[in-house]
Amino acid sequence: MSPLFFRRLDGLWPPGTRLLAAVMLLLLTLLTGCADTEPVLPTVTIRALDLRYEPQHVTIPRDQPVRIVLQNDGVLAHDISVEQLEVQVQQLQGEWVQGQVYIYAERGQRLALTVQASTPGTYDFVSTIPGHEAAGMRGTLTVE
Ligand SMILES: [Cu+2]
Repeated sequence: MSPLFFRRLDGLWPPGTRLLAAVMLLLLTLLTGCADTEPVLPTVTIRALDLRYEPQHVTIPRDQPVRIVLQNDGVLAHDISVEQLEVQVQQLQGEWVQGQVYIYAERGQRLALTVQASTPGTYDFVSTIPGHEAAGMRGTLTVE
């Protein structure tokens, strides 16, 4: 905050105004700061095609929030399910619940799920839509 700013207020405004102005500026700075420092999470993007995933093998770090994105570039609807892995899943409101990695995307949709995994290992993922896994929609997710 520049000395010039305070000098001008001293001359023109009643006592107390300077403190109020300083508090308001601080609040503005904090609000702006929040927007600037929003964390960018590690992200893995898996494309769903007819009828395969790309890439077929992905790796995520353990014990930290990670975004898993399913981008459906196919014509059909696709999903991805990691059935053998228990994770924490972040809800829209921000709280975490125990759950599994599952995303369903219509054609052209790109959907993200924020999860945190704590059990290292390599887990199969598949499309649960009838016929898709058999046709090749499977891969692995490694937690390390
Ligand atoms: Cu599919």
